[in-house]
Amino acid sequence: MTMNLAQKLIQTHLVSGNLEPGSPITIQIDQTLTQDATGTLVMLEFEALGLSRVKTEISAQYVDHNLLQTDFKNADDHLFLQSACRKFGLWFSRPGNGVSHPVHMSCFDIPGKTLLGSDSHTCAAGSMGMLAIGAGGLQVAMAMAGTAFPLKMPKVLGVKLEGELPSWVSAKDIILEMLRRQTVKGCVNKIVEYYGPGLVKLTAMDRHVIANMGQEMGATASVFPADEAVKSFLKQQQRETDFVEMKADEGANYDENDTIDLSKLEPLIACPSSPDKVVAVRDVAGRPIYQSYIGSSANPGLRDFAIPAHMVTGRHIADDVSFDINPTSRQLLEEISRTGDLTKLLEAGARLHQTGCGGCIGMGQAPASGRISLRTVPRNFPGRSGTAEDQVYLCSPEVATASALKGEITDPRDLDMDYPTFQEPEQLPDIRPQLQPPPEIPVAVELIKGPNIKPLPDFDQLPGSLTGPLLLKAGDNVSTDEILPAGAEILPLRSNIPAISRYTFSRIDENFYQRAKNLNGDCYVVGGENYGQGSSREHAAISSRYLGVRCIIAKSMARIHRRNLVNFGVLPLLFDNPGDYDRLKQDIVLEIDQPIDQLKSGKPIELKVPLPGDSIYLRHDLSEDEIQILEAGGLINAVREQRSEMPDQTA
Ligand code: MIC
Repeated sequence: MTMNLAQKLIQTHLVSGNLEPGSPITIQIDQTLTQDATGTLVMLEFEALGLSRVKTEISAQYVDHNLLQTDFKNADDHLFLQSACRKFGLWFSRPGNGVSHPVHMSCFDIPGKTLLGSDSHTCAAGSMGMLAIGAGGLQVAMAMAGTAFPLKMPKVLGVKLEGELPSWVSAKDIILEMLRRQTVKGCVNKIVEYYGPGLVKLTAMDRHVIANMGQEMGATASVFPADEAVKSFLKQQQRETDFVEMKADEGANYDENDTIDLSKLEPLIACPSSPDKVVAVRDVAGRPIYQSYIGSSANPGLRDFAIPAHMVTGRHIADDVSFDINPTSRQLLEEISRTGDLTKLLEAGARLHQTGCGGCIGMGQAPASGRISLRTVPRNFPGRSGTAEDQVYLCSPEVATASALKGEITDPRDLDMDYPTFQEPEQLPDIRPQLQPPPEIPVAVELIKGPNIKPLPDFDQLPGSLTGPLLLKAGDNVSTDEILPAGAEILPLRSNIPAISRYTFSRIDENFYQRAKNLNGDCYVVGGENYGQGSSREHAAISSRYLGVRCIIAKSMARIHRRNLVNFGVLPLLFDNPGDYDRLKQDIVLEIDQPIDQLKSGKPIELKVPLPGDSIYLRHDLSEDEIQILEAGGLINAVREQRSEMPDQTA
């Protein structure tokens, strides 16, 4: 049987199940990636599960999100993570080394391997012929313990790339074109596999740009072949021996197909406030901008900084613009310093920020009220920049730089300038010595826990009858940034669930926390399509559960958040008839009798509502394992139960 590359990667890691789309499978995970904003909980979970040392080939912990140290909290988290790496056997990447995804790519990506990361943009490693998936922290903790990762066998969407990109059009425009076609929910439970002659001129870093934002379409993973471009990247990183050719079989089929003729693309831009609101730059050209931002995991490559540097050489940015340079990694910062590109950017009036995720997640760099910010980052969900009712547009470094020069949204083709050329250096300094390896043999290490690091809350099982008010009715495409915002004020509370829960749903209803506290009991939340899109932060599920939300009913749900809800004992249910969404009004009391029995029955689930015309019927797409987890009140409880029966299974 001929197989596409996604199927091959799954087949070689399959522990249970078969490749029939939609069927439950489990796969072995070779590597894990955690970052600080999600990693503190992962380590607390690893500890709570009673586990001692990771069993993966490589597990790496990065500090790239919580870099502003306005008090002790983030600094304490960094020390905690460093001690956890020593104790549990992970690599530790200290603050200043850079954004997890490109640093992991430089140090550890190996074609043919699987990677699970507690960051939704883990899918970026698909650029290297890997199967790389973002997941909630608890899922990653389980993978660190050597447990196979459960998912539904995704459909594979094959995207054939043809032709060559014109001048001033780059990888970001390819993924923006994909978003224009697929929207933010078009690829849920799908892997997007890119192939075809158009790949030849796309470097591994160009592919990273495309693979990274697969998450913005809801995809489980993005996959590229490991070919000459991947080999050159590994050579550049002095890791050529890690190269393994990976490609689809000749004549392989895909569940769905699409084609992009690269030569037909033009500079694109995603308008506020969703990554799929994509239009041609020329359609919005002329709007005055306040900020133009280069960097993040969505445009992390050397060329993404070198091209802007060449564009601004001998010129100065407009007076009203803040031109923000966020170097992706220490390696990149060293290289642009060495080549002089950094000087060119600074001479043109750029502002230099520290390496890391920075303003992408609202950790500083918030734009002024009502002003336009152009960013090369992956997402522009409402308020994510830190400014209420922000106006964030997503674009390529070329568009961001042209606009910084002009002071307004500008199609770079309208500049009186030749398209700069860029040649990747043959070799870069090896960054791995900057990371701290795990101790070779286990050593006794005390976890360093500052006062803000609180134990995980214990959650009980679902009650026999789940009765409570509909505390919040939300719309379509609610992102986890709206369920539990990030930003400089809230991110330092990531290891303190009681404290962070105060911000639950605050972007949608600033009184939600108080209303939940007053209720002090079980409640429901209703959402529209694609509920919980975006980030992998399991805090969005935990804080909901902590405030008494026991059931989410939506028209459809995003993959990672849905599973995070299950992991923390919150029922993720779907309207059998999406039209019933309109019948439910906030504050009415809802009831599901014997929820677990109803889940197991295979029949529609009856939701009792105080409305004329009786009950509403719901459905679920839970596997048997997921129902068991819900029955136990969450995954930690379920694992503890299992471990008490089989003490040596996961330690
Ligand atoms: C993001 O881009 O939203 C984040 C911050 O990287 C998140 C992780 C987090 O919330 O910590 C993600 O994408 O998973």
